[in-house]
Amino acid sequence: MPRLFCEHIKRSTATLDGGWKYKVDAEDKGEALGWSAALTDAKRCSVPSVWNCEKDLLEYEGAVFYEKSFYFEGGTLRLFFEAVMTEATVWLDGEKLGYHYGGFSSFDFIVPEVSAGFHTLIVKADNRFDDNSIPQVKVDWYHYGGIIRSVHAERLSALSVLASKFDYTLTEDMKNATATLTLDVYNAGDKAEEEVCVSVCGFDGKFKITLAPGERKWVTLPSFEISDIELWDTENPKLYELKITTEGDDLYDRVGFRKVEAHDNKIFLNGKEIEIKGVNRHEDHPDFGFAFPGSRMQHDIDLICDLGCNSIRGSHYPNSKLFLDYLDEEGILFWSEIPIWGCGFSEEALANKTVVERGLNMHREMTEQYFNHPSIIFWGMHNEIPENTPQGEEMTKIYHAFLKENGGNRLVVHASHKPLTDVSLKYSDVLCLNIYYGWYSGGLEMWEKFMVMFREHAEKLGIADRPVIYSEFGGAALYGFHDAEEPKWSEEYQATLITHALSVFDKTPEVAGSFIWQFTDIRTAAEMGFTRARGFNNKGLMNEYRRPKMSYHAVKAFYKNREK
Ligand code: ADA
Repeated sequence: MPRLFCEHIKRSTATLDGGWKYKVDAEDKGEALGWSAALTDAKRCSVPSVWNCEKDLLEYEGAVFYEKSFYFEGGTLRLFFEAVMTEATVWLDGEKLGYHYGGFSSFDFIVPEVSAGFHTLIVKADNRFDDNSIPQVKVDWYHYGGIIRSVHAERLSALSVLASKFDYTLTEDMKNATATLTLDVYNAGDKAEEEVCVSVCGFDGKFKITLAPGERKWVTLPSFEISDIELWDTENPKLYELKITTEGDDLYDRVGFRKVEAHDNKIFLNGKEIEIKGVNRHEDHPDFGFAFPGSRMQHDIDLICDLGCNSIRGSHYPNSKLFLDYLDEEGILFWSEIPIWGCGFSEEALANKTVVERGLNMHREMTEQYFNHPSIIFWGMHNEIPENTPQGEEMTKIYHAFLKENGGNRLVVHASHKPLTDVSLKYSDVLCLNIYYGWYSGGLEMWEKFMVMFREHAEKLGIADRPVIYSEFGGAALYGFHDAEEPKWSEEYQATLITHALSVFDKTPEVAGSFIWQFTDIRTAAEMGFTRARGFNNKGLMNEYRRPKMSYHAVKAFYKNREK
């Protein structure tokens, strides 16, 4: 999806969104039949999209081939895919360019010396699962497939800047910073040395980069000083333009300066205590699946702000960068995580080297692609894995080390569902708990009792001074089902459960906030079985079309009327 600002002025770019063709490869014969060169008898579709929203394909799992014919002016072509669900194999004019694993991150292919004229791009998307999949087959969301975010064709000339990570350390008074810029550069020209100009927040500097023609790598420039900074925060989300130019190329981004810390059972943003008032949100809509339209993003944000919330957990995968642009501008805090989800992960899967390595690569892609968004204050390592086992602890250790080293100033966390035995919690800056008292087990009275037991465990691990966040809590309500007796599944019961839990959190000193499960109902996977009426996870404050349940109004009133 195009960003909220223009990323390139010098670079020639074209969107490949819009009309494509597709053909279902239910028998896995597409490659043998030559579909990688061209499709015959293909159907029309629009990209971005999920095939599950096409007629008769709601439940299809397997491979689908997509074709797009496009004009290129000639030279070095960069094909940039924002996200393909879940495995993507790409061919240009019948030549295989490569493969990418993972449905929620971007990837690209660079092809030098492409002739001027029309070209055929083929993408095979496959959403099947196997033992090495992330997530594993059992997830509490839908198994969508397709080219879910935009595709771009770019022409690179000379030294090109493909991505940037802008890191900084603020001085004690938070008015100045020492900044470091790391760039993903590709040399599409023939000079081995080029100048890169950088402008950000009053700083203008020139740096030399040495790179052989055709070479690509991440390069860290010498650090530089920035002064008179206006900080980014929830009240005043100040953003600065970051402009990086070379003789023949450019990259524009936006950055914000802020400091997040967790200690003394509290979270601090720029030195001020901040309460997390959040919802879990899936980037899903019944008419569009994961190809969530930009036009509905602002609407979701407006609803979340109307609730009185200041934070969103992007459960359970990296969201579209356009959505992050909105959050940066609105001053909403975000938790970004990779799709290592819960009970789908057995101990065996956690010990599987391919899975661990794929997860690490997803963290690498997430930190490289989302680094510059100030709204992201949490990196989520994983959600509800068996975190009380040696395998769970080992995976957590690896991801924690990576995110601490490569994630900038952010809190590294995981969402724990076995908090009283979780040994991995020591790797989380904030103790994030997914608890469903009042729904799966335990009555409402358990909310108060639980914290007494949890404190003991936290003390044993030596982490009792860390803040606690309820990263998930809630219960299901079927939209429109009312009953004065307040049985489970009624809108009344859901509203009571959520506001009761919120009022307990309010009175618990170590609780720094919560993320309600969840913002809206979502379509979910068949593997979730009969606990998911309609084939949906019905724990939304709104239904899937964003129509409010009683809980929406109750939460809004709670945040508005409480004494805090
Ligand atoms: C888990 C999980 C969520 C959702 C929730 C539920 O905590 O992380 O994705 O499945 O339970 O609704 O039960």
